[in-house]
Amino acid sequence: MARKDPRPEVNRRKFLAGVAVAGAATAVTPPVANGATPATLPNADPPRRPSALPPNMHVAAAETATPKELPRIGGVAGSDFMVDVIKTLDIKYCPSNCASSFRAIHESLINYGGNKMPEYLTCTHEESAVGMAHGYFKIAGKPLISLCHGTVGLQHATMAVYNAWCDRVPVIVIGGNDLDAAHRPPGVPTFHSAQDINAIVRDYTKWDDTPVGLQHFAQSFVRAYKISMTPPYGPVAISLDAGLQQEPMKGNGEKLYIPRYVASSPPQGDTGGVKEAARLLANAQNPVIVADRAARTENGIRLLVQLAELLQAQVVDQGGRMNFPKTHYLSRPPTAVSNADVVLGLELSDFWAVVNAYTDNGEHGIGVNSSRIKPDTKLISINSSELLTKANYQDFQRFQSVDVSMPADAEATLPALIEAVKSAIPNDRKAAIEKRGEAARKAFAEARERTKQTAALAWNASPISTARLVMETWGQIKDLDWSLVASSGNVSNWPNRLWPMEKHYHWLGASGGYGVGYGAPASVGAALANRDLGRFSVSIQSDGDLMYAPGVLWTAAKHKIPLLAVMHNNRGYHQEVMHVQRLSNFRNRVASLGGDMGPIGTSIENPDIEYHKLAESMGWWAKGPIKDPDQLGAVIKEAVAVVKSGQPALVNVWTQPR
Ligand SMILES: Cc1ncc(C[n+]2csc(CCOP(=O)(O)OP(=O)(O)O)c2C)c(N)n1
Ligand SMILES: [Mg+2]
Repeated sequence: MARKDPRPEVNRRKFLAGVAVAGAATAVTPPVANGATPATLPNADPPRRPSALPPNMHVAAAETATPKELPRIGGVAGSDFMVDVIKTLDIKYCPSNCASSFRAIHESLINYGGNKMPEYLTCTHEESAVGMAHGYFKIAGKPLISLCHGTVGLQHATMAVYNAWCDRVPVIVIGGNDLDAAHRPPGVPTFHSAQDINAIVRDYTKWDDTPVGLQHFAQSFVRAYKISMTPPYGPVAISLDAGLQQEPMKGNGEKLYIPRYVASSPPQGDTGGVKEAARLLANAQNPVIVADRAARTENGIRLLVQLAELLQAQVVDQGGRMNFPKTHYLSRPPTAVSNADVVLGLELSDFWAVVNAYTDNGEHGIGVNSSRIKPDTKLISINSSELLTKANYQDFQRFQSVDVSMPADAEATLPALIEAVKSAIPNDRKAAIEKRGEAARKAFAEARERTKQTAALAWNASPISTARLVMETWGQIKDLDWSLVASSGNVSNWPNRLWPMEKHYHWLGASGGYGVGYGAPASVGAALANRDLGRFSVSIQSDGDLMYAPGVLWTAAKHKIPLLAVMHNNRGYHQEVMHVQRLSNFRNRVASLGGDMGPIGTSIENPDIEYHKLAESMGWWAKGPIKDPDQLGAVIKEAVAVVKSGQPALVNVWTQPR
């Protein structure tokens, strides 16, 4: 389209001339009396000026001179040794946002270390970098390092570190810091330094350290790795002094060495606790197993199936991890606890909420508690997180008394528990246990049918129903070796209710701390790990989640990470739509919508964000907005082909709120 008012072309000569003229004009134009025509207005003839002022010597030298030779630093760089240490630990990537406080180790990683093991991944935000490491671990089972810039970079990273903490995921966060107040550069680097940068994340990391020498670094790094990788896993932080990185290694007679890493065994439940748990389970009329982050590996799923089948016990998988096959007839919804006489909780983040219900709009606005279980139900807990509590952040939830409590890793304890249950089942209970299984098969089949009926509601609605979104996606990926890397926002849990999830990478759980903005970076990180394993990654990507730090889309394209992101774009922070609406109802007021769909402050529309264009601008294949459900399958099919060719692809779909 032709512009009405074409922009004048401004080349460098004209630009400099303009600056010179404007500068000269301001200096010489006399004040103008009201109504008079100043000589510099259009149509008046301006006085002639020189076309450009000659550059001063400083400007000329900056543009033309060869930079001064910098003195070379002799010896071996301290940060080269740090890279040697890092390389002993099988760390594949280093997603980071660059900064001067770690420029020395950055330089060593890419030049001395050859940018391999770890490979530096360019991130546009520290939260995205740590979020990527979080998602990566849940597929690869190996931690990544992320370099953060002193105070400000670590401040950006914090929410992602907190999510990793709550989700029991190891990430090694390295903060660059310039400790030496007398020698560090004044100005910006000093603003970015602190006595103790680790204090920013200390409340939600397992361990941190500030090495003051290279040998100290070697010990700290191996220790940090070991601590983070001992269940319960968790993030760790190392503050890395800029001077220590930058200075050459000092030959003070000490020969540096790198400690050998030997993995620690996970903590296992003690024999007495295991025996008592087995006795209760074996003699129960209706035992129910509830699992949250129980299966750390594929083997965890196998063990849980073995225990459940041995007891013909129903299993409620809360979904912190993929714990139990969704296709198994013993798989049950959370309501199954109501008839239990024994509940076995495995790595529960909130045992209280398993056995209690809470309604937030009781009388006078005070929450109301009620029990979900029978009064004499026995509770058994195996939970390694009891070994990881800190006082400040409240991720330990409400206190729940239990009858048998084992602060131990569930997956590591299951083999002993299975053996103990085998010996504890009395012969005369075997027939009753078999009968329980038959009833469970029937209940499972009926529940499945009901779920399908519910999913079919509003099948042809536009915007598209969340069940249709999820099943149109499924239709295009079902024959691939797929991995659902994240489902942000809330699509009524349809993937977990409808997709035949069986393997540990079919579902990775959520963020842990419910810090929104996890979905996009964790998907990219998990997709990176899946890429290396030749697996297909798909995410359900909500709109609110993507807008916290969308720059991670660029990182995915830059590093050729194939990921299919199907958007659940409900044009709002729907969770908060409901919260504000609920409060308005409770106070008997009409919620002020301000022309949008949800209460003011909760919608993301007017203007509507064109996520497909956003993604396209950062190197993704993208299409949308798709509002007609009948078009959706074909578009996702195209996107799948793109992802299979090695690129990320996003489909922007307008959806119903839930
Ligand atoms: C960092 C952070 N900020 C705010 C919130 C509060 N919050 C919880 S859910 C939610 C809405 C997220 O929107 P979206 O990802 O689009 O999901 P939807 O509820 O619309 O399905 C918000 C803002 C939060 N949990 N974390
Ligand atoms: Mg939303």
